[in-house]
Amino acid sequence: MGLGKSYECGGFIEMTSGGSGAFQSPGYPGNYPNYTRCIWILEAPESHIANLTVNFVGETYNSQCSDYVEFRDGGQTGAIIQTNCGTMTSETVTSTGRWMYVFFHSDGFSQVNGLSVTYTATDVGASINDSITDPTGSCRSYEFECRNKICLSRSYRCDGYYDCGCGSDCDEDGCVGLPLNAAEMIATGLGVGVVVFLVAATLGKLLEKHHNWEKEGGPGNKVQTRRWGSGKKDAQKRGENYKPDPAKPVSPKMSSCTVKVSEIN
Ligand SMILES: [Ca+2]
Repeated sequence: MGLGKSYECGGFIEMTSGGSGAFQSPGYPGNYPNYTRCIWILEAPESHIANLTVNFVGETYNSQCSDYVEFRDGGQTGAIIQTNCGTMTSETVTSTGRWMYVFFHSDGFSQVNGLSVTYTATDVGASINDSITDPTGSCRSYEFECRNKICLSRSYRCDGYYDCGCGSDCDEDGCVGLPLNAAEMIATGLGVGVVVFLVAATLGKLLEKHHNWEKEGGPGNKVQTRRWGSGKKDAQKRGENYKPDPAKPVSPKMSSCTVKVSEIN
């Protein structure tokens, strides 16, 4: 999803036991902008879950969620706790493990005031879901680590789209000159151009060789006057009736004939 500018939203939130905090969609309590994409990852201390109180107003378009908030248990690929494009009023959303992923998305149409979240970390002792593991592990060598600890393929860096879901120190910050992807596209285009040129040149040479081969009468300098044989098999391939005439081979171009009316009469 393209953005004209970056928005201060999204982030990695390290919660403390008993502490609380808040985050909102950009511009809150005013309307959020179009094409907003914000991702927050919350991390609670050992044996604590994320406990959110959510106020939200979303939008639907053609009965589908167009502006919505999504909560996941864990990280980006965790189970969806809730996706909502309606209204949430002081609604509680909790994780089962130590991490929660919150995604706010708006499309290019009208806006409302969006999302406001307050959070605390609640100690649940032994009932913490240990199967939810840290989603913020170190990114791989081919990935870029966003400020909100999302790992993203480096191909998304400086391509003009805010993929990280955060507004600063993210994939579109610190980009200078030509966007990397555009440069890559030009390089790829040049590479493809060279390959196409080489293939065309090789084909040209082959065609020229074939043309000369036909002119010279083909292998053994035997005269090649037609591509189709005059045998029964070739006639059948052409959908014609087989008329053996070994003395005068039939050319496919000569398969039709005109008979003068006077000759029939
Ligand atoms: Ca990007």
